[in-house]
Amino acid sequence: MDDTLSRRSLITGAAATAGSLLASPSRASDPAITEIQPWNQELGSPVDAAPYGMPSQHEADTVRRNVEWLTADTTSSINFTPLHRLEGIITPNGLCFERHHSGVADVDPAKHRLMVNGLVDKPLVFTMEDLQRFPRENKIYFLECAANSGMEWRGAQLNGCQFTHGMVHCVMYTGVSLRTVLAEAGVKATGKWVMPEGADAAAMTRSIPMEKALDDCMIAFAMNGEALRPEQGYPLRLVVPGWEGNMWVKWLRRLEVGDMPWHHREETSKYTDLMADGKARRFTWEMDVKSVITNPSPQAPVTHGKGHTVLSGLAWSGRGTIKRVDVSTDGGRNWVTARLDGPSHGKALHRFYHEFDWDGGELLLQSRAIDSDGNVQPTKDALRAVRGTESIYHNNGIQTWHVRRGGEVENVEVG
Ligand SMILES: Nc1nc2c(c(=O)[nH]1)N[C@H]1C(S)=C(S)[C@@H](COP(=O)(O)O)O[C@H]1N2
Ligand SMILES: [Mo]
Repeated sequence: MDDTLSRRSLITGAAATAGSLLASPSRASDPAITEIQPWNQELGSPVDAAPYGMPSQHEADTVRRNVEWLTADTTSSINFTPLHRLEGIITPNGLCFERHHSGVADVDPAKHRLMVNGLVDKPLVFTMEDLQRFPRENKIYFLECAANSGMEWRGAQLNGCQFTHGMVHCVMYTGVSLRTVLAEAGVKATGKWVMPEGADAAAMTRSIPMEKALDDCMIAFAMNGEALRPEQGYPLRLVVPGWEGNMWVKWLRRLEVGDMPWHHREETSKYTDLMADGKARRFTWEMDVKSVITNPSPQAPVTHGKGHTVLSGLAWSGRGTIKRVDVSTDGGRNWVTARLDGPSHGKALHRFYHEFDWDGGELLLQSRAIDSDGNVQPTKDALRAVRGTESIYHNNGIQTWHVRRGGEVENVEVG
């Protein structure tokens, strides 16, 4: 059954009936149209009321949220992007999820330095002003925490795409390529790894292979046109496109070039994928092809009743662009190709839509993304068959939302 309501049938259908399919003629007596509203009679607020603007008071639900039981305290913790309230592919700065190991560092940019040392010809120390004299680039990338959807490995758990998939954000970064900064110091032939270090109390350190460092990594000082937010690493963060979030060191203060990674010297247990046989997958840095339907979803039920319905969602891959997204309304038995809309950047979020005529019956909504590398998003069962259920990281399985007759939506699993 093809439940797609095409643009053509929508237009001819509308012409055949008295009015629009989407608006009711009975609204002519709606007080919202017959009564003059207060905002139509009173002066509004002046231009100096909000030197830094905030969203409408009616959008108070569009906020980051945390899950209380997830972490012992809210300093070394995480909150989630409200994906169900967002449009397009860009995450507004104030809504980007946050993950900190030791809270948000409050760094004075005038006293912030970036040191490049280790296996380099000349160790260098840059001020923020120095860095801003290198040629700049602007790139749109998603950042996904490797633990995104991690609570769903053993079964459907959290009721909302904000919580199941909200450890992802996508912004335009402005900064300098890491290649440029490393070239300034001169990497020695023995330098095979770059080890970024943060200026927060966690002094977060990660290890990045030189090949990736010289490929598309950036040292960013701005996001979506303004300075980085403190939560996102103000005044400087590393951008590691397509790779797991923990490598994107915030409050970046040092890049040490070495011949072996930190995790050969320190702990090896973190950021590995524990499998059923007790072995762990390591160096699983690239984020796999993934998608989620953001609307309808548990926090965004269908409230308009049956008829024309807009399904919307996000897809992304750490290996390139999104070539296609399929959508199912019957739990994966039948699939239709969704409509991708908006810009398609490699290693960035992509927006998809599926307009359909809801008959008011129960639905099992799923989306399946395919990237430019040919990777197909797997079902959760297919993923578990290979990786078991002991892992926290890299869960890119297909999400199912159960739409009930009343329009409420629930996180479920099928088959
Ligand atoms: N210095 C520092 N960098 C850090 C972290 C941190 O705690 N300290 N957390 C990492 C983790 S695990 C993730 S997922 C991302 C989160 O980036 P965001 O807070 O901008 O969403 O930052 C990474 N960079
Ligand atoms: Mo993370």
